[in-house]
Amino acid sequence: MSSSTQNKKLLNWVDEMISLCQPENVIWCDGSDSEWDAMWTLMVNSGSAIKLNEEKRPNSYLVRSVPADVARVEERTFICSEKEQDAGPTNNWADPKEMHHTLNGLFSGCMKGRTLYVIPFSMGPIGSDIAQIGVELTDSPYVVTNMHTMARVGQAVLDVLGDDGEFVPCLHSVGAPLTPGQQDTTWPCNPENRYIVHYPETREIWSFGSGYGGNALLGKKCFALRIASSMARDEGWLAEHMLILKLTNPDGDVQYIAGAFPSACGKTNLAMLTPTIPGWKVETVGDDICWMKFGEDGQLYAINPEAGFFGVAPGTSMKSNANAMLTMQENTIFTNVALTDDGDVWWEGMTDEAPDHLIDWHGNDWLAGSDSLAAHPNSRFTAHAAQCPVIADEWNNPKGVPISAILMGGRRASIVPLVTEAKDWNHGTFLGTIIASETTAAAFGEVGKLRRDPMAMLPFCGYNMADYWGHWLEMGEKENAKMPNVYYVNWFRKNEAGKFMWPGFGENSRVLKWIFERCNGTAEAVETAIGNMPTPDGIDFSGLNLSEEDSINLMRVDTEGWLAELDGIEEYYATFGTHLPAELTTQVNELRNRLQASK
Ligand code: SAT
Ligand code: MN
Repeated sequence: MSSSTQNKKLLNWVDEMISLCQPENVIWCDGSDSEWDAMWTLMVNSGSAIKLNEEKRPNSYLVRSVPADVARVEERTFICSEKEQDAGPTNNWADPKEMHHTLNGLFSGCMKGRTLYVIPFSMGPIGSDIAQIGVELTDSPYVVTNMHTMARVGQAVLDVLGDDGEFVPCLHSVGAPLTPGQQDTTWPCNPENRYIVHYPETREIWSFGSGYGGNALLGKKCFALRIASSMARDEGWLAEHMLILKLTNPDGDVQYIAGAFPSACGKTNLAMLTPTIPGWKVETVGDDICWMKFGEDGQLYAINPEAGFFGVAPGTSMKSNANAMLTMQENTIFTNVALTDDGDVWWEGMTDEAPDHLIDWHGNDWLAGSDSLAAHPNSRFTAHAAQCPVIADEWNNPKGVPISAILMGGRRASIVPLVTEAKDWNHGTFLGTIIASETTAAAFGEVGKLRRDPMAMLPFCGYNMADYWGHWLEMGEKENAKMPNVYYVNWFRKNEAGKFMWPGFGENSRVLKWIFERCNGTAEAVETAIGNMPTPDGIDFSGLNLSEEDSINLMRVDTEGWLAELDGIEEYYATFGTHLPAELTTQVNELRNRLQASK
């Protein structure tokens, strides 16, 4: 374990942070297998991790967090821009000076008795023009192992960084210093003092008090979305919360499609989908984040900045997503899932029947039929992208892949049809801004209430959301820009009996096929008030056993419903004040006129 660099900015920053955090040791990480093994030996010996059965799940580990630290904490996530209005109404803002002061206090001596790990990482193929470099300092060996999987880590990154290259400094501490001789806990954290802080102007990330997921793996949402989105605005590219998939038709022609979906809409499943239509193939480029830059031909080229999947375990099964199951067969970190008696993992939805006995995510005995969940609903697997059986060869291509279509998806029981094509880029941007999901469980608040999640970026946009919409519109105005087609999709429309009309999962390939054929100019569309829709035979419903009524209603333009929807959209837009781009008001007015005219 060692890496070397002459980069002054990096060396100075590391020195400064060492004096602030006062760790007992400092280790420069190299991303090697031996480093992975050393971290796990440490965690297994301290009781923080359990090695899974080597025969069933080679080189894989189970880690349990504490109940107070199981997910991202949006209410403790801050965008500290100089001006409050640059964070906008959808972000928590704090004054950068005051926040620096608060954090300097918290970080002072916070790594006493612990090791500080220096993790140089690349988001995206090392050396790609679209990739970016970050360096995370952390006192969590669990974070080190996750970063091994989720990013490219080690000396190769420092080599690209060179003596004067730029990187995003990412400081992380679990916020639990140890006094001499003090026994550590198995999941050190500091839930009372969590701060996930971003300084978009100076491009820095400081995270304190949590060891979990996006709070601690700072390359992911903090860097690749919040900081990168503001870099992208400044530099004329896009950093998006999107999957990227490669779709191949029976003739071997290829289109690349990106897609933004709010949580709980099946993004990972779509990225790894097994098509039900013969001869079509889906391969995965990414399941969560997409960075896009213009190529010389004016097309947007996308990379997946990540190197692994940090996927939700519950609900994942050989039926719902066989490719995800096969991805996590080995070299995988499991967090907050249940442990089986033979040293393997289990979660709700993995099999139809639960094993008779498990150790649940709290570490307690659990018997089949118990009222409590064996795995936490936000329990996760961390696995290498390269292990995915349907990973596209191009996933590692530094040039990226040319994007033909962008999907915008929501979870809507009514009004929004199965698929609508935007008339043009501005209309597509408008569709992105109106993505919303009806809340399905009490977790998000009142059931049936709309949670607006524009471009699925609500918790991830590093600046004013309305300025971000403005940036999208501006991207389309670049000279020679060939913007992707945009599609609003909704797999979740229900009929009057309250049943989902669309089967989803692999059958979504039927919708992808239409989109593919729109992109290569071989499918027709009908213009409607809300956008272009498939002709009656445009999407093949054969063999689905849809009722005549459902197959019509899936695509029905609900004129009254949309008119009512517009009032809610205008209300929402109004919360952005003068930052709202005029074009979006125009889009609302034009849509209203088209709907009125179609009555
Ligand atoms: O915890 S993460 O932010 O990495 C995953 C998620 O919440 O979507
Ligand atoms: Mn995500």
